Order: sequence, then C-alpha cells, then structure tokens
Amino acid sequence: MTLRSLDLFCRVVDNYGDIGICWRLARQLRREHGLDVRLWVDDLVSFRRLCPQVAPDADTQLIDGVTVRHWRGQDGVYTAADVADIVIEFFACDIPPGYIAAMAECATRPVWFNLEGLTAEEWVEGCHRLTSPHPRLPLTKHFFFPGFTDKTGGLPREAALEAERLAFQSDPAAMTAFLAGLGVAEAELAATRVSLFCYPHAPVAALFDSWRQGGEALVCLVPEGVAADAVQAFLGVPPTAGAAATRGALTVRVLPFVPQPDYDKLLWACDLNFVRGEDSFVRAQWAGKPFVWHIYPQDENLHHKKLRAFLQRYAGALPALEQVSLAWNDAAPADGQGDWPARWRAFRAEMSQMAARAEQWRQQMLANGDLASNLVRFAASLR
Ligand code: TRH
Repeated sequence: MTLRSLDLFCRVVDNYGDIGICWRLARQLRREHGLDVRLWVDDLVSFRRLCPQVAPDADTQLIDGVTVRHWRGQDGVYTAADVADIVIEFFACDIPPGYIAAMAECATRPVWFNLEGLTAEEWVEGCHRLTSPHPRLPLTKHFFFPGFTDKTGGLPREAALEAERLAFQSDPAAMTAFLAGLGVAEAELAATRVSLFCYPHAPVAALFDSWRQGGEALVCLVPEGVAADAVQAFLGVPPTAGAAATRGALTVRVLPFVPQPDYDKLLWACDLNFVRGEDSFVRAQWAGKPFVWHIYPQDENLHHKKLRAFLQRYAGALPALEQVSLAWNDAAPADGQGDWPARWRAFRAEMSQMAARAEQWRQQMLANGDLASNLVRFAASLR
C-alpha cells in the first residue's frame, strides 16, 4: 500500500530547539516525497522565529505545503481516520495517548518512528531501525537514527542543496549582494568572515579578545539574540540588528535573525562558522567550510562524550580544531586549558587543512544518502 500521509510531532525545547530540524524535514518530505505532511508543534511563537509566516494563534495553517497543527496538549479524541500512514515522534516526544489508541484501531497500522537526535557515538549503528513493541497495543515503533555512517539514517539534506550552494559560491556578486542585504558594510568584505551561533554560556568574550588582539582583520557576524551579553559588552550598545563596532582587528556586527534558507547562505558566505545544536551543525557540514560546534548541554556532561565522539570521527588530524572545540564546550582537560589567543593562533594556522577536511567530509556524508529519503524508503519496506 502506498504511503501518502505523515504526521510529525515536535516539542519545542528551550526557545526553538528541535523545530529547526523538524521544520526542515517536514518541508522536504512534502516537496520531495509528495507526502501529505502535518507538523504538530507545541510552541508556534518560537516556531515563528524561524519561519515568519507562522500565525501563532492558528490551530491549523498551511505553510509551504505543510499543514501546521498547534499541538495543544496530550488530551484530545482521535479516530483511525485522523491517523497518518507514517507517524514520527521526534526525540521521544510522547504523542497523545488518544492518538496512539486511534493508531491501534487502523485497519492497516501506521508505520511508527521515534526519530532520534544526532550523535556520532558508535552504539547508534546497533540501535538504528530497532523495534519497540507497544506494551499493550498491537503497534510497533521503530527507532530511526540520523548519523554519519551508512549504517545510520544519514543526515538531513534537500536534493537541490548542493546545486544551490555551488551556484551561490560561484557568484561573488550574489554573495556580496546577500551580505549587503544583511547590512554588512563594503569595507568589511575584505576581512576574514566568521558567523557566530552558540548557546549563551560559550566563552565568547575570550574569543573576541583573541580576535581583537589578532593580526588580521576579522568580521564576526552574529544573528540578533545570539551571545547577547558578550556582544553587548563588546559593542557598548544593545545588540540589535544593525549594531556594529570595531575594536582592534575585530568588527562585530549584529545581523537580523535570518529565515532558514538565508542561514545556509550565511554559512556559505563565511570562512568559518560557529554553529550549535543539531540543525545548524549539519548545515555547516554541508557548507563545506571550517566550523566549530557548540553542543547542547546535557546532564552529567553527556554532551562531552558526544562531542568527543564526533571529534574522533572528524578532527583526528586537526589538533587545533580539537583543542578549540573542547575549550569552546568547556570540555578541555584541566592541564590543557591554554589561553584563547594561543588557541586561536594555532586554529588560524590550521584553517586551510580544515577547509580540505570539510570538503572531504561532505563527500563522505553525501555517500550516505539523506535522512528523509532513507526514512521514506525504510517506511515503504515495512509495508
Ligand atoms: O535550536 P537549537 O539550539 O537546537 C537544539 C538541538 O536540536 C539540540 O539537539 C536540542 O536538544 C536543543 O535544540 C534543545 O540549534 P539548531 O539545531 O542549530 O537549530 C537552530 C535553527 O535555527 C537551525 O535550523 C538554523 C536556524 N537559524 C536560522 O534560521 N536563522 C538564524 O539566523 C540562525 C542563527 C539560525
């Protein structure tokens, strides 16, 4: 039986966490796989930040062909007719019990996935596609893991992404116009360009100091709301879009928080990108430019394990990248703290090797296919 419809349930964590990934996936499943996609989101106000078309008080709305449903809570009565052919709960987000009961009443049961978070740890390969039978109902859930090897679901990537990136990067006028549209001044175009997206606890002030004292002109482009305290301290004025200041070799410029497609362009237009969480981290990998990852913090420093697992796969031959990544995430060994100006000097000297590695890594990731296609293919095989 053909799979035609899909329900994706997403809970927004910590401002807009996770909706970045789900919104991208929902659009791709609609556009490239022709599925009738409903995206259930519990926090439309946060969602609107990434997607300005979102009306925060609408129960149901259609955006880019995706039906967006306000997921108001766990109550609610559902029938088999409400259930999609594929049901995805993102990151074990617990879909409403009434919906699960309705799933069990379907003549043909839906294909049910728990789509997990991205990690480079090796155990993922053993858990990818594992089944989890419901304790009471005749339903089976499958775990689906994004990942970095061909024994995982791969990374999210739209079919046209590579072509779009190549077109943009081979058109300097388009790049200049894009940056000018974000307020980047012409005089800043000659400097080394860095985009900055991180959680508030990153040691931004120390990094700014290193750049300020460094020997090369560097412009740091920071979307509004990111690292607000450190940016304000550097600028001396509130960090609203358009604010900028130059001190020593460093110019910090606050950009508007751009819509998702423009965020890709920003990554493509920079020499180095600081990214965070999951979605921007993946986009930086597709950008094929050097990047530093700020991982979302977890209890008992579990995130440090995940960071190391990634660095082991990615940065084996890039010691300065490893050092900076560990220090950026407060995971450097006590005796390896060093200071930021020294770390940055080593990092800068290694950047051309990082660029080569980024390119090689992108090719490697491309070979794993993309998450949406891998998921749809697997879902079809279960029918
Ligand atoms: O939102 P995040 O902090 O996401 C995280 C991760 O998913 C993490 O695993 C999770 O547990 C945590 O949330 C709660 O960072 P992420 O994943 O990079 O998503 C941010 C999105 O914002 C991404 O889609 C890129 C987008 N973005 C823009 O569209 N415009 C911008 O200007 C910027 C800076 C980001």
